[in-house]
Amino acid sequence: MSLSMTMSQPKTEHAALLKWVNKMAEMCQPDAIHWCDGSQEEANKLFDQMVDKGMAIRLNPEKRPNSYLFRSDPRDVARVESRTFICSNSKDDAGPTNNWENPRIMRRRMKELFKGSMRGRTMYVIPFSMGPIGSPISQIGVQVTDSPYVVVNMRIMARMGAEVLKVLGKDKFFVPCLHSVGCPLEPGQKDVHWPCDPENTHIVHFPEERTIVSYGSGYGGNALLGKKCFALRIASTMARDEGWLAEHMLILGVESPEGKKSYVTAAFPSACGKTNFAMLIPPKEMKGWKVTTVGDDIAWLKPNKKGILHAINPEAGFFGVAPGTSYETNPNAMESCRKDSIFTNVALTDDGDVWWEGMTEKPPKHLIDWKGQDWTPDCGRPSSHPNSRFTAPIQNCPCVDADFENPDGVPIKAMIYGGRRMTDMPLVFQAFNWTSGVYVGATLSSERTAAAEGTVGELRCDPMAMLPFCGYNMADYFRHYIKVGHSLSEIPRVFHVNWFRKSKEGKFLWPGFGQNMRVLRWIVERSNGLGRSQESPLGWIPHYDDIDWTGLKFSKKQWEELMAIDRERIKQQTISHENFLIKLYDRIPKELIFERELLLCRLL
Ligand code: TSX
Ligand code: MN
Repeated sequence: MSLSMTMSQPKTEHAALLKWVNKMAEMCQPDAIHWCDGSQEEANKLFDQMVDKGMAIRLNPEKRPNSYLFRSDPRDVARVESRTFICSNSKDDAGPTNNWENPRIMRRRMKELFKGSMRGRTMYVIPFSMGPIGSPISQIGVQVTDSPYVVVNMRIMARMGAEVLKVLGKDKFFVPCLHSVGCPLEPGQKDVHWPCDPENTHIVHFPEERTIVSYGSGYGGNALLGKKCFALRIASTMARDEGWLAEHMLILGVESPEGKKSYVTAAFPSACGKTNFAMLIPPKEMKGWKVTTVGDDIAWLKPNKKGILHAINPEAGFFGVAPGTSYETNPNAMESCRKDSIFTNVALTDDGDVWWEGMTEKPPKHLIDWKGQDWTPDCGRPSSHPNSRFTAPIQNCPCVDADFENPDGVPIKAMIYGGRRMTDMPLVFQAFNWTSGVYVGATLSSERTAAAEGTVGELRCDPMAMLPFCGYNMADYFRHYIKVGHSLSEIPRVFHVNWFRKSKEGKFLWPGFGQNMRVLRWIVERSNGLGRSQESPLGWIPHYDDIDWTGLKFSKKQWEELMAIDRERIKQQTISHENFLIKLYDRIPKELIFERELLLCRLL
């Protein structure tokens, strides 16, 4: 440590934490260490500094109070799965769906990259809690980073600062999370507006050690280590060892007109409108039905003492995709980011507000685009990056659930899996039982959209929407999933939904959005032992008359087309699942092999 280094007083006597922070500082050689207290004053100071340095733009406080715009390096705009590693001791424990590297080799490689990586910068120490502070389901992490952008984002996405250090005490467990953008500054060297090192980016997990090391990227899931790295990859491994589940799921509450509240979780691959579903506004004709939001991305599910599965949202904010979000598609998301928010890679309007594709029907006549260039509607380029984001506190959400902060979590009645499927998959079905539900989740697939690489329309398997986020062998994950269900006294009902089926003419058969409340009503009624259904090869399905149609013109004929099951086509798909499952064949639980056989028999 250099003598000139300035250091804010750490407000902790946690010996292991102090030792680790010192060790990281010795390796990274920052000019200063700052222990974050999580206060608004601290955030204001950081924002002021970043505005002064040209890294951030303060938005017009009349239009967007307490909010800022950032533009990333165009090479650092998304998670990089090809550079995401699970470094378990045995390669088989990472499994064929993860990148694996020997932990000793990887640690050596990371040490080289981190040596002096924070020179000329401040190292921020961020104590954070994933989940309500002090909840028995919550977990604590400490991220050190040289990115002030990460600090202000983490402050929204997680509970951060002094309160967390209190809970951590002198010796409680925490997950160490090391992060650097990998751009040391030589004395006098001018900084860039978004430092990063794309050539050497690594996002590395040591699941047995419960540590995370991320180098070279300042964006999203690569850098906000509490989110995908901790709350999914590391937490899924902890969950395997401890008998719970860390899932890529939204959590929502459904309140009936009689005031009965039911909570459900839902897993969707990307580009299915997960955040929109988490904040659904029921059609006004469905009087008295209400939806509240507990979370839009991650759920930690634990059996309580009575064997009932309870969920918390480990996060405290939304890190949502901006394009496509509007007062038409999701007013609650728009309200959430109306103030106290951070925007990344969206466009700047002439009056100091933000705009993105799909926010309004008519684009503004002039904008500064996400690369800082002049933009007009006819220029032929999008104004915002397709993966541009808003970071917004969940407490700004008009429909945030009253039990969002409940340390015991909320009891889960149903789990929903959904994909984007233009053909074949009906609007909704209910799995016959827990194990067949795990099979439904394990074979979850979605069609590629233009946003992702590869052929548009191609079916991609994304089991439980966890393919990029499972911290261990996917086959072991399926086995664990089955086991958790059987440890419960009340097992959640499992459903599959598809909002995206199209007619032969290419028109969406289902209006979607708020109208999904009609499906949700059937789901919670089924889960509460009410609601009728009939058997189909895929599972239990509602009859036309089992759905609440008040206020929507939707004919029985439309319904039949939406719900049709083409046995021959489903059979072909079931057989094609083999291609995916075969990769995991040596460890896959027998139950899933049998579920597949049973499904094929029902399709005969
Ligand atoms: O988010 C969506 N949901 C879930 C909402 C609670 N989207 C947007 C997905 C993009 C990420 C949807 N798009 C949904 C949906 O249920 N359904 C569709 C398809 C669709 C699009 C437009 C229309 C209808 C269906 N428009 C009209 O019918 C006029
Ligand atoms: Mn996600």
